[in-house]
Amino acid sequence: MYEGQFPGPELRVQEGDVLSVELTNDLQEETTIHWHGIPVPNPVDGVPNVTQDPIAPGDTFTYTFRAEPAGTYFYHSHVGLQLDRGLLGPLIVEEREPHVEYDREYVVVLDDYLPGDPRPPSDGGRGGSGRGGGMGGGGMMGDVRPPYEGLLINGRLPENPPTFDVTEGERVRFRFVNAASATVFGVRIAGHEMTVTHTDGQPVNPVDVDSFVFGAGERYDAVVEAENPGRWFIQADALDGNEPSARAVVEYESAGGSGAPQSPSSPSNRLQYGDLRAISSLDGVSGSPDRTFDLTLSRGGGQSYTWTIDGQAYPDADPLQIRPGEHVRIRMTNQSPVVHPMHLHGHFFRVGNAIKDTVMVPGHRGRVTLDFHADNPGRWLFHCHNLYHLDAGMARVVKYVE
Ligand SMILES: [Cu+2]
Repeated sequence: MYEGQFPGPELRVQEGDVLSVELTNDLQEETTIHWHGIPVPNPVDGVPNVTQDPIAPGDTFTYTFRAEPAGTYFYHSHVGLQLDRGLLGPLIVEEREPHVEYDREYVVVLDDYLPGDPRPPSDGGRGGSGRGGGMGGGGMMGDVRPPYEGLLINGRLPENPPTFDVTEGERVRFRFVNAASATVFGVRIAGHEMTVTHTDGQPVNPVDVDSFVFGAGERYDAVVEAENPGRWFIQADALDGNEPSARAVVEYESAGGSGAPQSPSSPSNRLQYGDLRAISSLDGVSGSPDRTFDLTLSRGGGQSYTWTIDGQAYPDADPLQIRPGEHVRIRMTNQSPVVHPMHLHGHFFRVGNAIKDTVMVPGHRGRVTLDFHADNPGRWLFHCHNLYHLDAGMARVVKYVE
């Protein structure tokens, strides 16, 4: 945990502020912090052995960077499986002039809850947590899912949901963060339509939906008109698991805390990536690219548990070399049956008409193409944000060369 809290303390700054965070490592092992989504300077990106030496037990490291652009972000450890031990928290960079007005806001952090120490599937029954049997299941070409005890909203299991108070007539902004280690969530709010206003912190032309699906590392902001008094569940279901839904309660002041909250109905108008149109364009990615990578995402063969990009499992993997100023295109094909939420450090990318930093590549030969401008020199990780896939090799370094 950060500061004894789970999720970690909310960091909230104004766009353009210089944020300085001193991390003291009281763990018995090395750690780092990554500022997910913010294109920080390379030395403070928090990737061990890529952008910095890992921070040893007892040591302190100070991360300093200008918090921009505005948006909904989060921070988390980038060492091993520490994210699944609760080393995560929200980071909000407030815009000076929002493109959609609202009266109040809530941050909604979704997570999958793993008591005890997470272990990679290749550990099988070893390890000290006493669960035995490891994650198991799934078969060679399938996936494994840790034995989650439940799904969380702001650190709370569904039997003890957080409450978000609203007043009739308000416009309420929800900042949804998928901070899970492996869960793709489908999100709905009973009795209310959501107007999606941002993805991965970046403003989009508002889209009205009744649900959206997002993978680990993605964020959506949505504004809800509070015009249906009562008590209503926000519900987030694991698309790839069978744990009970994560829940929070939207409670109108006028409801007086009485009556059972109502559950959402089946989704009929789910957000698609194609609905997302960034309100401004991403510089440097118009026309045809200067460099294109065609990458296959797949499960490694053989006895060991690996996930690969073009047959290589990080860290035994070639860097993707690019030059400053290039328009770079990455075309991904997913040859596995499971979703891979792919995240690029240090840059936003264009996917369709949206500007994002994390994008789900669907299973069963799903294809996604992203374009970015090589405007932030350094060595940057490009990886699956399913923590267990990352840990098993699904990553590459994007390396600037002259
Ligand atoms: Cu993956």
